[in-house]
This record gives sequence, structure tokens and C-alpha cells, in this order.
Amino acid sequence: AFESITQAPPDPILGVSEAFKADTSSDKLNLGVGAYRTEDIKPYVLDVVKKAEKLMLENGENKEYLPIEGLADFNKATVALLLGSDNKAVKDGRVATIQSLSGTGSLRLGAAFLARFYPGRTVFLSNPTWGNHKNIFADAGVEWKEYRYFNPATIGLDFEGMMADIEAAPNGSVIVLHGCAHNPTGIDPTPEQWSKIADLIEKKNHLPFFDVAYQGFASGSLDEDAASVRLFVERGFELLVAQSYSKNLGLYAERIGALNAVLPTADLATKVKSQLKRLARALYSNPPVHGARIVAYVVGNNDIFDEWKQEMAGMAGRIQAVRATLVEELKKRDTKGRDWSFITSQIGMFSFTGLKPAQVENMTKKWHVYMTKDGRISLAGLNKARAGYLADAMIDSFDN
Ligand code: PLP
Ligand code: TYF
Repeated sequence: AFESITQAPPDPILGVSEAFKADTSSDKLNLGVGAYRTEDIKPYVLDVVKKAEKLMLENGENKEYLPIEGLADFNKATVALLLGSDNKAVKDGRVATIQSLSGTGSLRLGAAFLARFYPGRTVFLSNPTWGNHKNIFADAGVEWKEYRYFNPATIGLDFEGMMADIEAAPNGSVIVLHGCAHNPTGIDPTPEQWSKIADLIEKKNHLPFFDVAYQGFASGSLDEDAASVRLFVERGFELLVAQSYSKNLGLYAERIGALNAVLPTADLATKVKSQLKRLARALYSNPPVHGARIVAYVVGNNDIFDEWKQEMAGMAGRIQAVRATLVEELKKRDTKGRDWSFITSQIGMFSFTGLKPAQVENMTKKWHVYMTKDGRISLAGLNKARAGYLADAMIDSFDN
């Protein structure tokens, strides 16, 4: 039956980790995958996660199936974290929230919803974007195109290009926006730019679909990082938001996240939720409980919640410190006086270095520094002790 199947290519991001594992050099550095590491470059389980898990054991939580829409306490907590604890849309019952399989699964559920209930529309993705966005929408049978986002000349946002492409998109298109800490560029619109983007999306009757994978990780503050989404909700938009707890709670493998649909009326929110449940039932029946309980325990316990905010600020702060050290080390070695400030102005886990594919190959082949081909490095995989080594590799690669 399957004789004609050909080999699929490796994933461009996860393939980098596989190549890193196979490298036997003691100099090697994995700056490919976006996963937080400690200053010793070790995986990190948050203290608040350990505390929540201890409480869960003590309380003898069972392993019964969750309802299709997920754990009620989690759904309440996740929408409050996103929109604020006394958000009017939530109080009015206008938000349909479904616990789903982390950011990826929530995006995929949203894509399935669009395919069924908003057919024939095109989804517009930023260029560049997180590579999996394209797979997710394509596999759901939703056509995608791109809008301009990055300007290589300024290593900044191509705001005019972005606005022109959103303007040129057919009325009623779906616009995917990274809520904060844009992956891979680390460049976000300013509050003033967000406001102009909202004006334009409103004028064009587009549907915003926010991807919030780094709430708390960009600025270190949950509220600040949700400002873009909150602006749109305050202005009365109908919209979708996918949330992930992979990065901000370090729950990568627990697959915990949510899809939120903000609707004009409570009646419509009830109907949309019923349809999302129907889609989820056929896709995976019901979501896993462990990560949902962790989030519910962390948010539901004031002391643990405060401690989480501190741990998040600690993670964001370590990455900011590493960025600063890397810039210092680059300046020490750079005889051409280049401007490295983009490394400290870009936010979140990543820096988009502008290294070309041949230079990336030099980084990996000669220096054993693993990164994605688009020139993205994950600062979460670096520490101060290795910043000088990375600077050597970058200067050598830029100069050759
Ligand atoms: N969206 C963006 C922009 C991401 O960078 C990621 C993870 O790197 C995700 C979504 C989804 O991750 P997960 O499925 O682990 O929540
Ligand atoms: O580094 C990134 O951009 C992500 C990381 O199931 C990732 O792609 C890895 C595995 C996964 C989801 C995200």
C-alpha cells in the first residue's frame, strides 16, 4: 500500500538538535531549539512546578479523563492570565476557551475551526515566522501567504511593508500575529505600531489570530507581554488566541496550552465552544491533565503565583544578561566597528543575526555552534562563560 512513499525531510529546527547530539566536540554549543537553559546550560524545572506537583501528590489527584474542553480551573486561569483577571469580555461570557495541546495543538485546533467555519479565507503569516505555522495551516487545508515583517537593512521591523501587505490582503483575511517576542526575529511592533495595525485590521475586517508562546518571557511581566492582545480585545475585535506554557512555565513536554475565541456575544461564544469541542473530540478526544493541574495550582495559590513571576523574571533577566555579555565580547573582537545593538534590542529567546546560510555553515562546521539556517540563535542556550567563544565564531563567520 505504501511502496511509493518517499523520505520526508528532517524538521529544520529539531533536526539541528539531532546534529548537535551527533557532534563529539567538547566546544559544541546548541543554539538551535528555543528551550530555556540555566547558566550551566542545563534544562530547568521551575521551583513552582515542583511545588505544584508536590501539592498534587499530597492531594491524591486522580487520572480520570478530563472533559473535552479541559480542566475548568485551568481554563479560568489561562484566560485570566491572558486578558487580565477582571476583563470585561470574560465577565460578559464572550470568550470561548478550550484547553489544548500546547501552542502547536491550539493553533492546529484554531486552523481546523477556520477550515470548517471560515472557508476560502487566506491566512497571512509574517515573513519570516516560526516554521511550523506553515505546516499547521497547510495540514488543516487552509491556504497561507506571507506579509512583510523583517527589514534586513535595518535589522528591524519593516512596518511600512507589513502595513502595505495587510492592506492589500482581501477583506476578511486571517492575520496571524505573534503576541510578543516574535519568533525568529525577536522584534515586536511598538505600542503605537500595534495601535495602527489594529486600525488597519479593523478597516479591512480581517480576523486576528494571535500566537502567544512567550507571555512573561519577553519583558518578564505577564501583563506587559499580553498588552497587544488586550488592546485588540478592548477595542472589541472578534479574534482567536493560541496560548502555550512550554516556555514561561518550562512545561515543554506536558503539552499544555489553550485556544481562546473572543466573540461579539455570549450566545455566539457558547456556540463556538460547542463546535471547538466537536473538533477536539475527533482530533484527540480530550487533553492531558498533568500540565493543566500545574498551571491551575500555580495560578490558584497566591504565594506560588508570586514566586512564578519572580522565576520568570529571573529567566528573562538571565537571557538579557547573556545578550549584554555577547555584545561586549563582540565589540572586543570586532575590528570593523559594526553595530551589535540589535542583539540587546531584540527580545525573547532569540536573536536574528543576519548570518547568511554559508556563514551559518561555517558556524557549525568550523566552530561546532548549532543554529537554524535562517541565522537565528537561541540565547537561552548560551551562558556568560561561552559568550566569548560564540563571539569568536560570529566574527570569523561574518568576516568570511
Ligand atoms: N508559536 C511559536 C511562535 C513558538 O515559537 C512556539 C514554540 O517554539 C510555539 C508556538 C509552540 O510551542 P508548543 O507547542 O511547545 O507550545
Ligand atoms: O525553537 C523553536 O522555534 C521551536 C521549539 O514540539 C519547539 O520550534 C520544539 C518542539 C516542539 C515545539 C516547539
